[in-house]
Amino acid sequence: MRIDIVTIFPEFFSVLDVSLLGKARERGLIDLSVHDLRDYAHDRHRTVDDTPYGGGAGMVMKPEPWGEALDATLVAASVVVFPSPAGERFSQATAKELARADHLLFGCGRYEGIDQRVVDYARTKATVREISLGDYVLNGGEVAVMAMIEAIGRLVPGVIGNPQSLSDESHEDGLLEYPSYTKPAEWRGLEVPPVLLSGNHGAIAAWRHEQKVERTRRVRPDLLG
Ligand code: 6GU
Repeated sequence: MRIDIVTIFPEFFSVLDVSLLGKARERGLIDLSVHDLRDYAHDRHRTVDDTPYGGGAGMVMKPEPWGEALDATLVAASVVVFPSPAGERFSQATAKELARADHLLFGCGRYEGIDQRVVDYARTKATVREISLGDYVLNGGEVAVMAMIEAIGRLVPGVIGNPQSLSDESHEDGLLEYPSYTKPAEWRGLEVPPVLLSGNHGAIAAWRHEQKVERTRRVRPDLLG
């Protein structure tokens, strides 16, 4: 999978060199490039924003640098993702869909957003998704894109060694994950649930399922519908 990121804060993405995704990049499974939007602004101050038409607080990102950045990175097969608190809600299902794309292009907006014509223009050239992480406001799309890339990247075939660990986790079957324990069997007076030490695989599976349902009911009743 190829991933391009356009941002005015390229340094945010240096953490993608480490951990699982860093390894996936080293192994050639994910080919990731970060582009500085200011490289596509040609005035002395490399201006990327301006005041909003119609008035109002804050600044809006200008279309011209974005147009050049898209021209340099976008192909017809691209899925262009604009992170925005006004977008559709990101979920495990979204991550799965995006993990199937050959090319993802993330356009990180700052300030009060990007001139809407940039999004409309991108739609004439490729598939475009405006995506939000949740119902709260971040200063810009960078941290949101980092979260999306982590969720998507680990679903790219080969990135995670044991694919079984993908099917056992929270949200995979609409339920939250069961609690996990490791040695020692007793720690500071707290015991591991005895069923996990029983060796009875049927009983363990039944207990884990019960825990998932109970936890989901308690913490996220909305998931039970
Ligand atoms: Cl994707 N962007 C911004 N700026 N704020 C957000 C968000 C995205 N998702 C939740 N809040």
